[in-house]
Amino acid sequence: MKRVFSGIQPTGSPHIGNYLGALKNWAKIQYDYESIYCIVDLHAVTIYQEPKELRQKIEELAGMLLAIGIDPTHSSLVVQSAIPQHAELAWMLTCVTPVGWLERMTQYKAKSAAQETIGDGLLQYPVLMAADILLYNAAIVPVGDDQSQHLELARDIAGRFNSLYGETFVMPATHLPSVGARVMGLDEPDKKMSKSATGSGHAVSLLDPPEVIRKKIMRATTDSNPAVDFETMGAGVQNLLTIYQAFTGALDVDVRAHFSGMRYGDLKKQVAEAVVAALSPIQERYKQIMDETGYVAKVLDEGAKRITPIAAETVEVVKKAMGLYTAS
Ligand code: AQP
Repeated sequence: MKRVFSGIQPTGSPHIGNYLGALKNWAKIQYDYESIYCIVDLHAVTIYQEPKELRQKIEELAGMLLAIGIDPTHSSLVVQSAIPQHAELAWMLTCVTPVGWLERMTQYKAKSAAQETIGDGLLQYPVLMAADILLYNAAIVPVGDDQSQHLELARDIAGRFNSLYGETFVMPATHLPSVGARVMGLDEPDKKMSKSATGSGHAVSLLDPPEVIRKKIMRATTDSNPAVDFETMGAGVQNLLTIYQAFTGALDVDVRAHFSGMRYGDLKKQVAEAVVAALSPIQERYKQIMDETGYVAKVLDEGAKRITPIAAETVEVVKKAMGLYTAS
Protein backbone atom coordinates (compact mmCIF):
# COMPACT_ATOMS: atom_id res chain seq x y z
CA MET A 1 0.00 0.00 0.00
CA LYS A 2 1.36 3.43 -0.94
CA ARG A 3 2.02 5.86 1.87
CA VAL A 4 0.54 9.32 2.39
CA PHE A 5 2.21 11.86 4.68
CA SER A 6 1.33 15.41 5.63
CA GLY A 7 1.92 17.82 8.51
CA ILE A 8 0.50 20.86 10.23
CA GLN A 9 2.20 23.29 12.60
CA PRO A 10 0.82 23.71 16.12
CA THR A 11 0.91 27.50 15.74
CA GLY A 12 -2.13 29.67 16.37
CA SER A 13 -5.56 28.22 15.87
CA PRO A 14 -6.28 26.00 12.84
CA HIS A 15 -8.60 27.78 10.41
CA ILE A 16 -10.89 26.96 7.51
CA GLY A 17 -7.97 27.51 5.08
CA ASN A 18 -6.01 24.69 6.77
CA TYR A 19 -9.16 22.57 6.75
CA LEU A 20 -10.20 23.11 3.12
CA GLY A 21 -6.65 23.15 1.74
CA ALA A 22 -5.36 20.10 3.58
CA LEU A 23 -7.12 18.54 6.58
CA LYS A 24 -10.39 17.67 4.83
CA ASN A 25 -8.36 15.78 2.21
CA TRP A 26 -6.35 14.00 4.92
CA ALA A 27 -9.52 12.48 6.32
CA LYS A 28 -10.98 11.78 2.88
CA ILE A 29 -8.05 9.86 1.41
CA GLN A 30 -6.74 8.18 4.57
CA TYR A 31 -8.20 4.73 3.86
CA ASP A 32 -6.75 4.61 0.33
CA TYR A 33 -3.20 4.62 1.74
CA GLU A 34 -1.07 3.81 4.73
CA SER A 35 -1.54 7.25 6.27
CA ILE A 36 0.78 9.24 8.51
CA TYR A 37 -0.29 12.66 9.77
CA CYS A 38 2.12 14.72 11.78
CA ILE A 39 1.98 17.71 14.12
CA VAL A 40 5.19 19.42 13.08
CA ASP A 41 6.31 21.12 16.29
CA LEU A 42 9.96 21.32 15.14
CA HIS A 43 8.71 23.47 12.26
CA ALA A 44 6.72 25.65 14.66
CA VAL A 45 9.84 26.65 16.62
CA THR A 46 11.50 28.14 13.53
CA ILE A 47 9.70 31.20 14.91
CA TYR A 48 9.67 31.73 18.70
CA GLN A 49 6.76 30.02 20.45
CA GLU A 50 5.89 30.48 24.12
CA PRO A 51 6.84 27.01 25.51
CA LYS A 52 3.78 26.37 27.73
CA GLU A 53 1.45 27.52 25.00
CA LEU A 54 3.17 25.37 22.37
CA ARG A 55 2.93 22.25 24.55
CA GLN A 56 -0.79 22.85 25.00
CA LYS A 57 -1.40 23.59 21.31
CA ILE A 58 0.17 20.29 20.29
CA GLU A 59 -2.47 18.34 22.21
CA GLU A 60 -5.30 20.61 21.13
CA LEU A 61 -4.30 20.25 17.50
CA ALA A 62 -4.15 16.47 17.85
CA GLY A 63 -7.68 16.60 19.31
CA MET A 64 -8.80 18.69 16.35
CA LEU A 65 -7.29 16.27 13.82
CA LEU A 66 -9.23 13.45 15.46
CA ALA A 67 -12.36 15.62 15.43
CA ILE A 68 -12.10 16.30 11.68
CA GLY A 69 -12.07 12.55 11.09
CA ILE A 70 -8.54 11.18 11.28
CA ASP A 71 -9.12 7.58 12.35
CA PRO A 72 -6.34 6.48 14.73
CA THR A 73 -7.18 2.80 14.21
CA HIS A 74 -6.08 3.19 10.58
CA SER A 75 -3.90 6.33 10.36
CA SER A 76 -0.87 7.12 12.49
CA LEU A 77 -1.19 10.50 14.18
CA VAL A 78 2.18 11.59 15.54
CA VAL A 79 4.18 14.53 16.88
CA GLN A 80 7.34 15.27 14.91
CA SER A 81 9.66 15.81 17.90
CA ALA A 82 8.69 12.39 19.35
CA ILE A 83 10.50 10.73 16.44
CA PRO A 84 14.15 11.89 16.46
CA GLN A 85 14.80 10.52 12.96
CA HIS A 86 13.02 13.59 11.46
CA ALA A 87 15.82 15.85 12.69
CA GLU A 88 18.50 13.26 11.94
CA LEU A 89 17.48 12.86 8.30
CA ALA A 90 17.04 16.63 7.97
CA TRP A 91 20.76 17.08 8.75
CA MET A 92 21.79 14.55 6.10
CA LEU A 93 19.55 16.26 3.54
CA THR A 94 20.84 19.71 4.57
CA CYS A 95 24.28 18.54 3.47
CA VAL A 96 23.08 17.90 -0.10
CA THR A 97 20.96 21.07 -0.41
CA PRO A 98 22.44 24.21 -2.00
CA VAL A 99 21.69 27.34 0.05
CA GLY A 100 20.53 29.12 -3.11
CA TRP A 101 17.60 26.69 -3.41
CA LEU A 102 16.46 27.66 0.09
CA GLU A 103 16.91 31.40 -0.32
CA ARG A 104 14.56 31.34 -3.31
CA MET A 105 11.60 30.00 -1.28
CA THR A 106 8.78 32.57 -1.21
CA GLN A 107 7.63 31.53 2.29
CA TYR A 108 11.17 32.08 3.60
CA LYS A 109 11.28 35.52 2.00
CA ALA A 110 7.86 36.48 3.47
CA LYS A 111 8.46 35.08 6.97
CA SER A 112 12.04 36.33 7.31
CA ALA A 113 10.97 39.85 6.29
CA ALA A 114 8.77 39.95 9.39
CA GLN A 115 11.61 38.95 11.79
CA GLU A 116 14.20 41.18 13.47
CA THR A 117 16.78 38.38 13.44
CA ILE A 118 16.34 35.41 11.16
CA GLY A 119 16.95 32.02 12.78
CA ASP A 120 18.79 29.49 10.63
CA GLY A 121 15.82 27.15 11.18
CA LEU A 122 13.60 29.41 9.09
CA LEU A 123 15.92 28.93 6.11
CA GLN A 124 16.18 25.17 6.75
CA TYR A 125 12.41 24.74 7.14
CA PRO A 126 11.86 23.15 3.70
CA VAL A 127 14.74 20.69 4.24
CA LEU A 128 13.08 19.48 7.43
CA MET A 129 9.83 19.22 5.49
CA ALA A 130 11.58 17.15 2.82
CA ALA A 131 12.94 14.91 5.60
CA ASP A 132 9.43 14.48 7.09
CA ILE A 133 8.15 13.19 3.77
CA LEU A 134 11.17 11.17 2.59
CA LEU A 135 11.57 9.51 6.00
CA TYR A 136 8.44 7.48 5.22
CA ASN A 137 8.98 7.28 1.46
CA ALA A 138 5.56 8.91 1.10
CA ALA A 139 4.16 8.76 -2.43
CA ILE A 140 1.38 11.31 -1.85
CA VAL A 141 1.44 14.57 0.12
CA PRO A 142 -1.92 16.34 0.53
CA VAL A 143 -1.26 20.07 1.14
CA GLY A 144 -2.60 23.52 0.34
CA ASP A 145 -1.21 25.37 -2.64
CA ASP A 146 1.15 27.49 -0.49
CA GLN A 147 3.20 24.34 0.09
CA SER A 148 3.57 23.44 -3.61
CA GLN A 149 6.95 25.16 -3.87
CA HIS A 150 8.28 23.31 -0.81
CA LEU A 151 7.09 20.00 -2.28
CA GLU A 152 8.90 20.75 -5.51
CA LEU A 153 12.02 21.41 -3.48
CA ALA A 154 11.55 18.10 -1.60
CA ARG A 155 11.59 16.34 -4.98
CA ASP A 156 14.73 18.27 -6.00
CA ILE A 157 16.46 17.30 -2.75
CA ALA A 158 15.43 13.64 -3.18
CA GLY A 159 16.68 13.71 -6.78
CA ARG A 160 20.00 15.22 -5.77
CA PHE A 161 20.48 12.66 -3.01
CA ASN A 162 19.59 9.80 -5.37
CA SER A 163 22.04 11.04 -8.00
CA LEU A 164 24.87 11.43 -5.46
CA TYR A 165 24.33 8.26 -3.43
CA GLY A 166 22.16 5.95 -5.55
CA GLU A 167 18.39 5.41 -5.77
CA THR A 168 17.13 5.81 -2.22
CA PHE A 169 13.99 7.93 -2.10
CA VAL A 170 10.54 7.71 -3.70
CA MET A 171 9.51 10.96 -5.48
CA PRO A 172 6.55 12.39 -3.52
CA ALA A 173 3.57 13.76 -5.49
CA THR A 174 1.71 16.92 -4.44
CA HIS A 175 -2.00 16.36 -3.86
CA LEU A 176 -4.10 19.57 -3.97
CA PRO A 177 -7.87 19.82 -3.49
CA SER A 178 -9.82 20.85 -6.62
CA VAL A 179 -11.54 23.67 -4.67
CA GLY A 180 -10.03 25.50 -1.67
CA ALA A 181 -6.33 24.93 -2.35
CA ARG A 182 -5.70 28.58 -1.39
CA VAL A 183 -8.27 30.21 0.87
CA MET A 184 -7.66 33.93 1.21
CA GLY A 185 -7.94 36.18 4.30
CA LEU A 186 -11.49 37.49 4.80
CA ASP A 187 -10.21 40.98 5.56
CA GLU A 188 -7.41 40.95 2.96
CA PRO A 189 -8.44 38.74 0.04
CA ASP A 190 -5.08 39.31 -1.68
CA LYS A 191 -3.28 37.41 1.13
CA LYS A 192 -3.69 33.73 2.02
CA MET A 193 -5.59 32.99 5.22
CA SER A 194 -2.95 32.38 7.86
CA LYS A 195 -2.87 31.29 11.52
CA SER A 196 -0.27 33.88 12.40
CA ALA A 197 -2.13 36.86 10.90
CA THR A 198 -3.27 39.19 13.65
CA GLY A 199 -6.46 40.80 12.29
CA SER A 200 -9.55 39.62 14.23
CA GLY A 201 -11.58 39.37 11.02
CA HIS A 202 -8.87 37.59 9.03
CA ALA A 203 -9.55 33.89 9.58
CA VAL A 204 -12.40 31.67 10.71
CA SER A 205 -11.00 29.32 13.33
CA LEU A 206 -12.34 25.76 13.35
CA LEU A 207 -13.41 26.44 16.94
CA ASP A 208 -15.17 29.78 16.40
CA PRO A 209 -18.72 29.70 17.78
CA PRO A 210 -21.54 30.21 15.20
CA GLU A 211 -22.12 33.86 16.11
CA VAL A 212 -18.41 34.67 15.64
CA ILE A 213 -18.33 32.85 12.28
CA ARG A 214 -21.37 34.83 11.12
CA LYS A 215 -19.88 38.13 12.27
CA LYS A 216 -16.52 37.51 10.55
CA ILE A 217 -18.10 36.45 7.26
CA MET A 218 -20.64 39.32 7.25
CA ARG A 219 -17.68 41.73 7.61
CA ALA A 220 -15.58 40.11 4.87
CA THR A 221 -14.09 42.48 2.30
CA THR A 222 -15.90 42.41 -1.05
CA ASP A 223 -15.77 45.06 -3.79
CA SER A 224 -17.73 48.04 -5.07
CA ASN A 225 -20.31 45.96 -6.97
CA PRO A 226 -23.65 45.54 -5.17
CA ALA A 227 -24.20 41.93 -6.24
CA VAL A 228 -22.40 38.87 -7.58
CA ASP A 229 -21.22 39.27 -11.16
CA PHE A 230 -19.08 36.32 -12.29
CA GLU A 231 -17.42 38.40 -15.03
CA THR A 232 -16.18 41.30 -12.87
CA MET A 233 -16.06 40.02 -9.28
CA GLY A 234 -13.01 40.79 -7.14
CA ALA A 235 -10.89 38.43 -5.04
CA GLY A 236 -13.04 38.83 -1.89
CA VAL A 237 -16.26 37.65 -3.55
CA GLN A 238 -14.38 34.87 -5.35
CA ASN A 239 -13.00 33.75 -1.98
CA LEU A 240 -16.47 33.62 -0.39
CA LEU A 241 -17.77 31.53 -3.28
CA THR A 242 -14.77 29.19 -2.98
CA ILE A 243 -15.45 28.74 0.75
CA TYR A 244 -19.11 27.98 0.04
CA GLN A 245 -18.30 25.52 -2.73
CA ALA A 246 -15.57 23.73 -0.79
CA PHE A 247 -17.80 23.28 2.26
CA THR A 248 -20.94 22.22 0.39
CA GLY A 249 -19.37 20.28 -2.50
CA ALA A 250 -21.64 22.18 -4.94
CA LEU A 251 -20.75 21.99 -8.64
CA ASP A 252 -19.41 25.07 -10.53
CA VAL A 253 -22.51 25.24 -12.69
CA ASP A 254 -24.84 25.18 -9.67
CA VAL A 255 -22.84 27.81 -7.78
CA ARG A 256 -23.01 30.09 -10.81
CA ALA A 257 -26.75 29.62 -11.30
CA HIS A 258 -27.51 30.05 -7.60
CA PHE A 259 -25.37 33.11 -6.80
CA SER A 260 -25.44 35.12 -10.06
CA GLY A 261 -26.92 38.54 -9.28
CA MET A 262 -27.29 37.80 -5.54
CA ARG A 263 -26.69 40.80 -3.26
CA TYR A 264 -23.53 40.53 -1.15
CA GLY A 265 -25.45 40.57 2.16
CA ASP A 266 -27.42 37.47 1.09
CA LEU A 267 -24.32 35.76 -0.32
CA LYS A 268 -22.52 36.24 3.00
CA LYS A 269 -25.47 34.88 5.00
CA GLN A 270 -25.49 31.71 2.90
CA VAL A 271 -21.72 31.28 3.11
CA ALA A 272 -21.83 31.76 6.89
CA GLU A 273 -24.59 29.15 7.30
CA ALA A 274 -22.66 26.63 5.15
CA VAL A 275 -19.57 27.12 7.35
CA VAL A 276 -21.56 26.89 10.60
CA ALA A 277 -23.28 23.68 9.43
CA ALA A 278 -19.96 22.04 8.51
CA LEU A 279 -18.06 23.10 11.65
CA SER A 280 -20.73 22.39 14.29
CA PRO A 281 -20.34 18.56 14.29
CA ILE A 282 -16.52 18.94 14.27
CA GLN A 283 -16.72 21.23 17.29
CA GLU A 284 -18.97 18.77 19.12
CA ARG A 285 -16.57 15.87 18.45
CA TYR A 286 -13.62 18.03 19.51
CA LYS A 287 -15.26 18.71 22.87
CA GLN A 288 -15.95 15.01 23.47
CA ILE A 289 -12.38 14.07 22.54
CA MET A 290 -10.80 16.68 24.79
CA ASP A 291 -13.07 15.69 27.69
CA GLU A 292 -11.71 12.13 27.61
CA THR A 293 -8.67 12.35 29.88
CA GLY A 294 -5.55 10.72 28.44
CA TYR A 295 -7.12 9.75 25.10
CA VAL A 296 -5.15 12.14 22.86
CA ALA A 297 -1.83 11.29 24.54
CA LYS A 298 -2.56 7.58 24.05
CA VAL A 299 -3.28 8.06 20.33
CA LEU A 300 -0.05 10.04 19.84
CA ASP A 301 1.96 7.48 21.74
CA GLU A 302 0.54 4.55 19.74
CA GLY A 303 1.12 6.43 16.47
CA ALA A 304 4.79 7.04 17.31
CA LYS A 305 5.30 3.41 18.31
CA ARG A 306 3.73 2.19 15.05
CA ILE A 307 5.86 4.29 12.68
CA THR A 308 9.20 4.69 14.46
CA PRO A 309 10.50 1.42 12.93
CA ILE A 310 9.87 2.83 9.41
CA ALA A 311 11.76 6.02 10.30
CA ALA A 312 14.62 4.09 11.88
CA GLU A 313 14.96 1.85 8.83
CA THR A 314 15.11 4.82 6.41
CA VAL A 315 17.81 6.53 8.46
CA GLU A 316 19.79 3.31 8.52
CA VAL A 317 19.53 3.02 4.71
CA VAL A 318 20.57 6.67 4.25
CA LYS A 319 23.50 6.36 6.64
CA LYS A 320 24.76 3.29 4.79
CA ALA A 321 24.33 5.03 1.42
CA MET A 322 26.38 8.00 2.66
CA GLY A 323 29.08 5.88 4.31
CA LEU A 324 28.21 7.04 7.82
CA TYR A 325 28.82 4.73 10.76
CA THR A 326 26.16 2.10 11.42
CA ALA A 327 26.28 -0.87 13.77
CA SER A 328 27.21 -3.84 11.58
N1 AQP B 1 -5.00 29.76 3.35
C1 AQP B 1 -4.83 28.47 3.09
N2 AQP B 1 -5.57 27.87 2.13
C2 AQP B 1 -5.42 26.53 1.86
N3 AQP B 1 -4.55 25.74 2.53
C3 AQP B 1 -3.81 26.30 3.51
N4 AQP B 1 -2.89 25.81 4.34
C4 AQP B 1 -2.41 26.80 5.12
N5 AQP B 1 -3.03 27.95 4.84
C5 AQP B 1 -3.91 27.68 3.83
C6 AQP B 1 -2.47 24.41 4.37
O1 AQP B 1 -2.67 23.93 5.70
C7 AQP B 1 -1.69 22.94 5.98
C8 AQP B 1 -1.07 23.21 7.31
O2 AQP B 1 -0.41 24.46 7.27
P1 AQP B 1 0.77 24.78 8.28
O3 AQP B 1 0.27 24.85 9.65
O4 AQP B 1 1.82 23.78 8.10
O5 AQP B 1 1.44 26.12 7.91
P2 AQP B 1 1.18 27.23 6.90
O6 AQP B 1 1.02 26.71 5.52
O7 AQP B 1 2.26 28.24 7.06
O8 AQP B 1 -0.22 27.74 7.43
P3 AQP B 1 -0.61 29.02 8.20
O9 AQP B 1 -2.02 28.84 8.62
O10 AQP B 1 -0.33 30.23 7.40
O11 AQP B 1 0.28 29.00 9.51
P4 AQP B 1 1.38 30.02 10.01
O12 AQP B 1 0.72 31.34 10.08
O13 AQP B 1 1.74 29.49 11.36
O14 AQP B 1 2.52 29.99 9.06
C9 AQP B 1 -0.68 22.97 4.83
O15 AQP B 1 -0.92 21.87 3.97
C10 AQP B 1 -0.98 24.26 4.12
O16 AQP B 1 -0.72 24.19 2.73
